[in-house]
Amino acid sequence: MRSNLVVLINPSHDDEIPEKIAVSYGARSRKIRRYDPPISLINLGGFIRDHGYDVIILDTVVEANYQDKLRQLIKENPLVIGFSVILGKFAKNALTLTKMIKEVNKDIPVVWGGKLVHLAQNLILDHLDVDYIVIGDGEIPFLNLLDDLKNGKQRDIPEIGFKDKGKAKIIRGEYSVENLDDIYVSKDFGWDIIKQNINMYQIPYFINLYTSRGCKFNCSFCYLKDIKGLGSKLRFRRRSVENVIREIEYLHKTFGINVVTFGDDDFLSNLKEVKPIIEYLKKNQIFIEHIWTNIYNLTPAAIELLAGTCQTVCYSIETTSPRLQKILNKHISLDRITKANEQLRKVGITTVHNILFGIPTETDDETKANIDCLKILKDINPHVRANTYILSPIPETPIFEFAKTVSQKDIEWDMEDLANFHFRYMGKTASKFRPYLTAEDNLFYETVSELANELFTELNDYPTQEQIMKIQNDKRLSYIFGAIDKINKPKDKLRKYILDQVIEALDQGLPLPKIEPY
Ligand code: B12
Ligand code: SF4
Repeated sequence: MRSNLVVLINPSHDDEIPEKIAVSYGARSRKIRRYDPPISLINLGGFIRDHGYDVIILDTVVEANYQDKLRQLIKENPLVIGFSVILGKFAKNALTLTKMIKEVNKDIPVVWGGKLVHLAQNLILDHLDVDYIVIGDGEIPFLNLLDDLKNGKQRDIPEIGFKDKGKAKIIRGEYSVENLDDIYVSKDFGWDIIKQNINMYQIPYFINLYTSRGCKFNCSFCYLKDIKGLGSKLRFRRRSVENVIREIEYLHKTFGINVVTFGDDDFLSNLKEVKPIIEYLKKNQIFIEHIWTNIYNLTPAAIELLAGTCQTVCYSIETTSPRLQKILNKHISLDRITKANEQLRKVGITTVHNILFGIPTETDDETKANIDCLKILKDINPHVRANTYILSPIPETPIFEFAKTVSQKDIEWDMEDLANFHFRYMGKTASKFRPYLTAEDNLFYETVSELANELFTELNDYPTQEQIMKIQNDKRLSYIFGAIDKINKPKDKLRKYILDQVIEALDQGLPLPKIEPY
């Protein structure tokens, strides 16, 4: 009889990558470091555990001795070791750990799933020691694969790829989950597997929930390939209200969770659908720390609904230039942005915005317009924060093709390039993925992006002497940033997160806090 044990790895640790790369992503402005729970593995793990498998999730971020732990797990001869892989450090670390597993015991099947798999299907199976890949929503294909491995069968399973005489063979199928409730069936949604890391303090994991998968928009730089390939009915799918509430209730009753975050790409996508969820939260005094959405869903009615329960709304601006917006296929008017932020501020909700620099053909006037926009937003709400990146075309996205056209160069890439991928610093790899920028331009946008990130923080103060000198000594930077000492700053230098306020109140037996205009 084969083992029943399935080990799922989140290879997201920072100890093998340069420090500046590690700090620039996932870092939140809060003092207490809280980590993203590996939600892909939690959901997937809950599903297969309910179908009879023993599941262990090894998260290399929170497990201090993850290598020793992995060696111990290899000794237990698991049925499968699975990795959840996306671009960048996840891929880099997954490569190293896969090699390590195979060196110790080459007979343990290694499976990769996650968004990287979609863009590198053949590359992974042809060149790496990975035995299987799982495409798209993993629950059902992975379960079928486990059943086969356990019973010594080998069927052609839709959405599974494997090595056939050393070459990639991928079985594509019609399989796709139309109704998300069909896979969100577990009584604990998988949270029980990592229960040692879940508590009301939300350390190490904050509670990040997903009510939907996909997004109705179609930005040219975005990688949601599994969704994009699907019919319109499947491009955006939401769990039922009852299903979502069942998960929140479970977390509230089991771990005392009073604050949640929604990681959906577009939480407010359909106000009618989310309204009952928000009403439930209000009724039960459960707060939302933050949501991601699209500016076009931030209607006055939506903002009114969020008032008093949600602390931060994140929506991406990317660029204020209508010309570049056409290239991105993402259109946002400055008027709409300022109106939404004014109304959000009035009800005490702060905002975070992604900004992209170095879009192919971007001019310095267009870069300056982004900085000017951020200054306006600081005047509306001094706590506004920017997350800034350099546009880095991901293979198989429309902007990748545009990058080739603009630069009149082909872009060849391999696994190592995907492993080095980063949205600001990419070392040698940047020149491959951004062939339309010179080395000097790459460096210039790195500086613009770093400076904008530093100047537009939630608690920004007077610019440092170093920042002022950096800008004053460079003509292009001086033009783009202008008078940085005039950037509005918050008076209150301690912005308390709703989670910290709730914990303080509960610890001291005080009434729960309120999210009020400030
Ligand atoms: C949360 C998140 C993160 C978290 C990661 C948390 C974690 N530990 O997993 C953090 C903040 C760290 C992160 C960082 C980055 N992210 Co991110 N992230 C997301 C986000 C918003 C949600 C992922 C998620 O949990 N989804 C919900 C789960 C249920 O869906 P899922 O992940 O697809 O999982 C299902 C299947 O893929 C499959 N599956 C997944 N893993 C496995 C494993 C096995 C063994 C099997 C069988 C199946 C399987 O089954 C799952 C259940 O059905 C997605 C957008 C999205 N909507 O997916 C972007 C996304 C994954 N991120 C992306 C990117 C580019 C990044 C960054 C590189 C850059 C950035 N812009 O921030 C960095 C990487 C950091 C670095 N330095 O390298 C891209 C991925 C592109 C690609 N092709 O790889 C996405 C798709 C965003 C986008 N629209 O372009 N990210
Ligand atoms: S709105 Fe966000 S998730 Fe949707 S297509 Fe655009 S970048 Fe992707």
